Amino acid sequence: MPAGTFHDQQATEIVVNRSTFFPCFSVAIKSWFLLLNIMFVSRFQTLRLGRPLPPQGGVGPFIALRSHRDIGLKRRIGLLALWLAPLALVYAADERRPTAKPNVVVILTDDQGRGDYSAFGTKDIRTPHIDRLFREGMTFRNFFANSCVCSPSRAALLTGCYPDRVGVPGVIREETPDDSWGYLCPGALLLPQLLQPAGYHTTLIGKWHLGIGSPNTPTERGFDFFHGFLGDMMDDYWTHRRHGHNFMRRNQEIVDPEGHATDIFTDWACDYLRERATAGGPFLLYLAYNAPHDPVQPPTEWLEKVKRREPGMPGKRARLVALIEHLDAGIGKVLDELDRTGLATNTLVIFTSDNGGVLANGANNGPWRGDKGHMYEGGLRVPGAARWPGVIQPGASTDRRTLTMDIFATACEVAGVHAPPNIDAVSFAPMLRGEAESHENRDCYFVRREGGTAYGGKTIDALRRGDWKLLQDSPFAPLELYDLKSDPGEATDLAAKNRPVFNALVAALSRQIQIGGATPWQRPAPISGIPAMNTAPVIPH
Ligand SMILES: [Ca+2]
Repeated sequence: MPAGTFHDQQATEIVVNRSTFFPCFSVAIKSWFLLLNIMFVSRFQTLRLGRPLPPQGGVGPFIALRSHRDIGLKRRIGLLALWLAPLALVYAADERRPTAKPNVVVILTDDQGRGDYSAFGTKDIRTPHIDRLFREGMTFRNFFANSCVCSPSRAALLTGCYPDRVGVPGVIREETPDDSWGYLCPGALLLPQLLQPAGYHTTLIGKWHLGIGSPNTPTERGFDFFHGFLGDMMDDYWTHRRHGHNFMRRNQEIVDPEGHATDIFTDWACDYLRERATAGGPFLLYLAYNAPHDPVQPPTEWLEKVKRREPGMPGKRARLVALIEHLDAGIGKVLDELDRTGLATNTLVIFTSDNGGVLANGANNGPWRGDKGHMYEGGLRVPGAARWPGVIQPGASTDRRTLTMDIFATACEVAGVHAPPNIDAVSFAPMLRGEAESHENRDCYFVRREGGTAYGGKTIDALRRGDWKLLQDSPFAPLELYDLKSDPGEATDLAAKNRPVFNALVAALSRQIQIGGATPWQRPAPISGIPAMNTAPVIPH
């Protein structure tokens, strides 16, 4: 590894890519046919001019011509058509290749643990549709959420920035302003705002969680269409209420659909795909399920199915597995709709979760320490897959350290849009295309601000540099240092033993905190100098 660069030690995978193979093949075939056509036309003219032929007819389209009397006009035309047909087929095949701007579908799940899908190797869960994305696309073995909780990761995804740089270091709870730890910066450019001018129709189906009032509602921040839930979580998957309020919306309109939230979001996503298949033009679909966030409420039939299959499974785990398997079925319907509408061939699908799973709910975060809300790996590591037929080699995988916010830069690149120059995200589009991975030399920074007695409104943070990780998991606890190469389970704190590394990472972390401090993270005061506490927007319901 070159000095001064920081990236995973594991081997980089170079993927042979069909998108580079096919054009070469196509050009070769075309050139070959062009050459033979020239020869054929030359022969054709020779016949028409009545010039003598060699005894066996010479070169030509695989037939021997003896004299012009053998070739009637119809036969000549027929031969010409036969000769040109393969060339037409090659051009037609070219047309089927994804040449138009690709659609982008981002499927974000909520609190799904790094180990909670069967393609990971977890034996007590069946997620065939999520597995399909891994099998047909690229597996990201080192995909990290930008934060260990919801809002900051979502802000990072939509802005390409570390979340505190756009005012969202913690969870936004505008309906309870005393407990709200972020305010999406009104000046931040969101992904749909950038894709719209490039001709993309932009849609959010599902959970927003970046504000419940103007100006921070989805349709005010670049989404042409919003069909989903504005709030931080649902108290019930069936009533969809939060603190008694209804945050379900169709654009700005309050709606009150019936059914399990997972089924509702699935149906709305499928409706949207059918509509886009008819309308034409590229689109961005950000499909943000609220499952498997608690309350863990799977439909009864899904829970019964899991109980029958896994009779020894603890009830807590069974409920979570059922909720995830039901979510997986919903994702399967969306993938089927992409197939049915023919959209799949030109659609990049990215799948991930906004933070790690909740161990108290029975989540599986793989072998890593900790869970949602914590700066240990179990809170930050999430599943990650990308599928793009004809571009990503099926079954490909990568060890590149990827963050949620990188989806922003990637979507911009594949849409042909210039990302803002001052973002933190790095596109992984070249990797999807099978080009060599660039060596990463960036530090990775994670932040969560929170209230209550455990946090007191302060932040917890982590900074990753190469294999080193500095973290503070409680604002009232000392900083910890781990060498993840030798200690991936974060068991041995080296803060006291390796002061040079500790000091360097503390300086880097402090700098990141300073950068984040340039952006307010509370709703601006209505009058300069007057504090803005308790100014939540009126909640219509
Ligand atoms: Ca979450």
